[in-house]
Amino acid sequence: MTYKDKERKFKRYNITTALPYANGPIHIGHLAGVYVPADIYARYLRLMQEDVVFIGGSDEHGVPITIKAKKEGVSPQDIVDYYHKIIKTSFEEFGISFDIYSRTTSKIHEKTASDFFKKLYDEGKFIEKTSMQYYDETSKIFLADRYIVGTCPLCGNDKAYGDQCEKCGSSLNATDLINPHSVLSGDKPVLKETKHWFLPLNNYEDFLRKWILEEHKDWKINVYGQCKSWLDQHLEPRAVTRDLDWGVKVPIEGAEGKVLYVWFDAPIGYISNTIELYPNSWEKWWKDSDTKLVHFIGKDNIVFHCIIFPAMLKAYGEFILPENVPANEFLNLQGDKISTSRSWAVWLNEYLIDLPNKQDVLRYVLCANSPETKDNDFSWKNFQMHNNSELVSILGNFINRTMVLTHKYFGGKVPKMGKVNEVDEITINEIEKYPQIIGSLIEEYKFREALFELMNLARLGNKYLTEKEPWKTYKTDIPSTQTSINLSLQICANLAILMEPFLPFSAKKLKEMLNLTKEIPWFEAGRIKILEEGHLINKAEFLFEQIEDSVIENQLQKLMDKKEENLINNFSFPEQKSQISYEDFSKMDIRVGKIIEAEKVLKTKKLLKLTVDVGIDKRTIVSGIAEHYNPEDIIGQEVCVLVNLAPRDLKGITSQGMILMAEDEKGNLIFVSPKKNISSGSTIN
Ligand code: B3M
Ligand code: ZN
Repeated sequence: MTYKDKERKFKRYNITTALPYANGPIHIGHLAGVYVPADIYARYLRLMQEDVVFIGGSDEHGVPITIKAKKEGVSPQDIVDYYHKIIKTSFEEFGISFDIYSRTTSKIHEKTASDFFKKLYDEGKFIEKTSMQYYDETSKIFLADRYIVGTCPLCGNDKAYGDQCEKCGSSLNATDLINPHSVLSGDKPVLKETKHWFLPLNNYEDFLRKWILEEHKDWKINVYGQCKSWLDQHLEPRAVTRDLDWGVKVPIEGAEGKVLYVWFDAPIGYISNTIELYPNSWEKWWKDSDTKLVHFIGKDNIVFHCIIFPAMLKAYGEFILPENVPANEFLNLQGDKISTSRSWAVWLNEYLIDLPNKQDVLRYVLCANSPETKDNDFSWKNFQMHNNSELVSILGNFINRTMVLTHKYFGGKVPKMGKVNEVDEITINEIEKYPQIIGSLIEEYKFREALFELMNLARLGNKYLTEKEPWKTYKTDIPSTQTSINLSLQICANLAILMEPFLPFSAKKLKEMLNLTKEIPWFEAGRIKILEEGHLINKAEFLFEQIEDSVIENQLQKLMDKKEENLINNFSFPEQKSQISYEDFSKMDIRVGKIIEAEKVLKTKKLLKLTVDVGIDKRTIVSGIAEHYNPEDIIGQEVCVLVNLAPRDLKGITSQGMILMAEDEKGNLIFVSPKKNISSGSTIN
């Protein structure tokens, strides 16, 4: 039985990908987490001549988009129109081969989502609940959580949101906030009654528990584990409507001013996109049990795709459920979390400006570092290593050597198979295994391992050429040389087929170089007769090129510059503290001092232990300036010292006072010292 004949449980494959919010460009974290794995899977299945639909689209509702629109003084539609185009173009440029990339502001989606809601409503699947919500009387609008800012009751952060404090990470209810105020008007909001519709997830808990925990033990451990912990905490009814004016209008009486919750409407976007693509035959992709539905997402979307959306589909009836949700973890950048707000990212549209025609290099590196079971990191040094020592030195080098030798010894024509020895036999047997080895790993969503096995085929080619040494045998043993060049060319042809899901641009270029014009299915790889004897190949070119240190240094510098620029742009000096009396101020005893000794505090990054002459005595003061000053550089530095601060124990050192430092918008710490030399102990009033 060939790999093609393997038993297939499903007749078609419906592959969906998380719909990115259309409020910013796509970065490498998106590609690594969702879109490259999904594209590998879709391309592979197409090469296996399976029936595939590959769905993408922009998620264009939700509060972040309205906040961005407000901040930029444009409409939410302007924001999504702008970024939908950029995102769609980026996916096309990186070869993410969607069958459709649509959007949730489309008319088809609006109808599909509101009809979906209406059916559940008419069948009494929702519960109606009124609750007290913050309302901004000036802006005449109910406030979504992100529109309410106040002081976190747990850590005192005065910029906590209604749903979360980003400083201490606590999830909050808006009513927990101290001194809440509206982001829109700045006024204190009032609590006002409002009605919403809830999906009673608790009613689907038993079904979800059985469907996931019993029937899908095959799901990735990170997905299965998150679902289990959600189910073990028991499910609560979840609001599926919001008091917002941006979104899919709630299609019932008494719901004026309300829209569907973005996480209710967005997953329905997968269905509406399929309807848009196949208006007359979409249902087989969503309702036939012989369709395999797979959702590709990041880990922050697991609950929506494994708990909430399946509950919605179950409540509706008729729909199939996902066979798998192979969610990836997160990709970090240079050891730090990728962050749109902090501009700590590598944006796809910018990557191509700096590294034109190197889409496959990025696809390769992101797949090789894919965060399949745990968070992983992208570094530019690692990017350079993968390119130079794998793509160039192993894959590109083997292909180039084979083609050059073919032109040199056989005029660019595939020689007939000559004498076959043991090394040839072993190699032929190895080649035959690769479609199944790589294909099985892809079908198990193990894309990193699949890519590594693809590279093993190129390693096999290099090993074969080195053992056969056609550049030596050519003079003495033509039959052996014919075999080694023929077989090496067959390995190149196999690589052209098997690399296509991972490196589509390079696969296309290699096929052109090999003059391989016909589409060869995956299961016809593994053979050694892909290129017929006498077949004329085209000119040998380099598939990949070295990436120099200067390119990497430029990217690193770019990142640092953006980080600093962002620090400045987003920096706002802290608001003035609450008022104090003169009496309060007069209690502070601030003196001029001089640093006479300085050393790092062991096992800390930030602390220096200083000996400071403050005139009235010499004392030890611990100061958090180690990341800003070297100890040896600040001996003799005049400083201002708060000398009557209560002593504190810091890392086992008693610190008696505080050195006053000025902090600028870049976070630099600058000594505050008198303009002219003045004796230590002088008082500052
Ligand atoms: N818009 C993407 C995110 O959470 C979210 C996915 C929707 S998939 C239906 O970043
Ligand atoms: Zn907090």
